Amino acid sequence: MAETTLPAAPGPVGLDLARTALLIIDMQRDFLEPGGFGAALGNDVARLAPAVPACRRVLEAARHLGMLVIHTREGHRADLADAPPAKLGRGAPALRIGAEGPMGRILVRGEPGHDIVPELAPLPGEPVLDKPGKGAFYQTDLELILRNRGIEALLVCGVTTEVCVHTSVREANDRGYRCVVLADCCGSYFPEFHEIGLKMIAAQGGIFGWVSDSGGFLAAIGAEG
Ligand code: TIU
Repeated sequence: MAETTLPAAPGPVGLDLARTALLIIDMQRDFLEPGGFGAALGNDVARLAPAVPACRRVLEAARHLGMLVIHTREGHRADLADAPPAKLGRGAPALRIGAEGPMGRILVRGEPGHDIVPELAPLPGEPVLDKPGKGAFYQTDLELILRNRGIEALLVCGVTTEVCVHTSVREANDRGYRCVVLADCCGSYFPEFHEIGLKMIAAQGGIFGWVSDSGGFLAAIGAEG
């Protein structure tokens, strides 16, 4: 795997692909399909749909290159012992975390809604991290996995832009990882939060990362425009 340079804001970013991982955040049915956690919070889940094919193109290219691919899932133990009361207590009781929904218990590990959408299903050998919080580093072994593989930069995709993607990128940046967020591979229930969330990352000279897109990545590696 070679070095490459991605077009990005606030400026081009060089990546050693052998030391770069693709991190796909929470592309779960619970956020992307009706009847899950995202819908229970009152959101229009259709707003996230365009991120799926964009992620898929990047995922296939990353696999082809032999890059490390890591998937995360937000969710809780069936007994909810890992869910803070402050998180559990929000929302209408029938729609809270742990309540029965059309895709099983909302945001609970092992339930159908907790699965990653079929288009982006992990392959054997791709680490899948179950996280109880919004950040991918909090109470997971992500940092250990990245260190063991000599990773120093992350391509970040997933949902939602201003919640779990942002939290994870901030956590990664503080740990010294260079993060490139692929704009069209992310999504928010609030288009304005998506736009502003991406601007926040790249502002101030790239205060906690870079923003590129799937086309920029695919062109940089010679896959397609
Ligand atoms: N609600 C919302 O926008 N997001 C989350 O609760 N989790 C993630 O972003 N994955």
